[in-house]
Amino acid sequence: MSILRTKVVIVGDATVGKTAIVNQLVHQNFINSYQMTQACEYKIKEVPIEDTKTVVELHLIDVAGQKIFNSIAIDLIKDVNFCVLVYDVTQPTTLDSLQSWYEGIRDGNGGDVPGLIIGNKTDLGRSAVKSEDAQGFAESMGLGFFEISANRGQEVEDAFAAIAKQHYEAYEERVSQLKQL
Ligand SMILES: Nc1nc2c(ncn2[C@@H]2O[C@H](COP(=O)(O)OP(=O)(O)OP(=O)(O)O)[C@@H](O)[C@H]2O)c(=O)[nH]1
Ligand SMILES: [Mg+2]
Repeated sequence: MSILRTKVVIVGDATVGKTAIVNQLVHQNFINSYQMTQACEYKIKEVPIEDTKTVVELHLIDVAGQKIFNSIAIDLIKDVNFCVLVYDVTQPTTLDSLQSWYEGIRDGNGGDVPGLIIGNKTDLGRSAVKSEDAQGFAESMGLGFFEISANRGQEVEDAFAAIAKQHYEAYEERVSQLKQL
């Protein structure tokens, strides 16, 4: 079995549900009360790639969204392989903020970084953001798009499996290019 490791940063405004998403992904649980993240939290999720003997280890950096931690966030988003930009489907301003979060990621990594835009809290049933708008925004930045509920656990695994698969495919592609040299 081979293990591929990759670094994934999770950003977005405070209370959009970044920590809830990571907890659902890694521990399959959900906590209703809000505990703001201070600076960041670090977790690992192993994702087996179907029909292969490969496991992708996602090294997840859940960055604090509260503005007081902004200067720390600048350092945390450097040298990453993937980004997950999270907004709250009931709060349109949190989608608008993703533009500047992504600018920060581009600045910290010398250009585009692959990844996803995730609209969270679909279980609340009162989305104030049109899916097409968020999807168009994601496409304009070359990112994938998912709508999920950390509360119900819907689509959470699928979103991160997409990142693992993208990492695996990019690795395979590099290996086959090297073999041709
Ligand atoms: N209904 C619902 N509530 C959610 C969902 N995800 C998170 N929440 C709630 O939203 C609040 C904020 O969630 P967090 O995960 O702490 O938010 P965060 O983005 O990590 O916030 P910071 O750490 O401050 O950046 C908590 O009360 C969560 O229980 C969801 O999918 N549905
Ligand atoms: Mg948090």
